[in-house]
Amino acid sequence: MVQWFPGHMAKTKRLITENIKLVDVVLELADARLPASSRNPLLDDIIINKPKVLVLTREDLADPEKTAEWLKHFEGVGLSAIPIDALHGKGTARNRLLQGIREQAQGVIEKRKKKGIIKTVVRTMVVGIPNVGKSTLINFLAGSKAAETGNKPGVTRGKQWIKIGRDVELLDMPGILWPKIEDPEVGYKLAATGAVGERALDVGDIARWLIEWLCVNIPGRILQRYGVDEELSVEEIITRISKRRGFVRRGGIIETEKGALVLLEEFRSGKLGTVTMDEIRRSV
Ligand SMILES: Nc1nc2c(ncn2[C@@H]2O[C@H](COP(=O)(O)OP(=O)(O)O)[C@@H](O)[C@H]2O)c(=O)[nH]1
Ligand SMILES: [Mg+2]
Repeated sequence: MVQWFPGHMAKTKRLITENIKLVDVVLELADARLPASSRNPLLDDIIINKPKVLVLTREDLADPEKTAEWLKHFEGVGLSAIPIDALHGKGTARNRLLQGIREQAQGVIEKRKKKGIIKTVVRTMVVGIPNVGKSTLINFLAGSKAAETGNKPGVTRGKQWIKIGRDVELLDMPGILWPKIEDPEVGYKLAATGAVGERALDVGDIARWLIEWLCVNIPGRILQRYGVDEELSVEEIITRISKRRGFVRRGGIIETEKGALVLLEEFRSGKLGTVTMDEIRRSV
């Protein structure tokens, strides 16, 4: 098995374990396009007996019908899940999430009130795999550039609490969790959506896998976007996409690597339409 995040695991696990003690509610982030594959079940070993809200990021890029199905599923297993588009979301989305946090914190608040503690601030932290949208969500909730966003996984320096409502505070440092990739299919899904970097898998391989996946699971998308017959072989499809985009060198050599990159970029930014790649399985 490929080691995707060597060296990170022990350190991040320790960081999360330490920080978790300081909070009342954990915000576990998962990509709405991958409500199963972008979660690491090990998190439940780290956050025992801690209320949790599962935040499904990139709601804007996921299939709305499938998101509704997933929400129903999570509700059925007693998990509070809230989809969010932290990039374009407005105050209503923010309030919805704040409300979800308050609901999860109710038990803790009651206990504190019984102990005579009147000032009851709910403390929370964001946890999730690299690139899932942790920094973006923190910024969205904080209403300012509180955390650095970007594609590089990393930890914001210094420990600070950001006030995100009259009664809710958020740790400015997200917990970075590694994805669980035992099944190669999960690896490809994470790579296709951009969750794992191009270092782990070859761009051409990811693009070819994605073409196959799209043709099987959502027929018509490739045809619609690129005008290429989906009955053709994957190799022929990627060649034609590259040709149509003008990636032809002198001598007629077709640069399929460039076509692959364009396909991936367009898929990730939603130009091929909304997509949810995970199906609900009872075991999830
Ligand atoms: N379309 C869309 N993009 C998002 C959303 N949340 C985050 N992103 C993008 O995803 C990328 C990674 O986000 P970031 O917050 O840096 O992820 P982090 O590594 O978990 O902190 C950035 O380019 C964000 O703009 C969302 O809700 N919708
Ligand atoms: Mg970040």
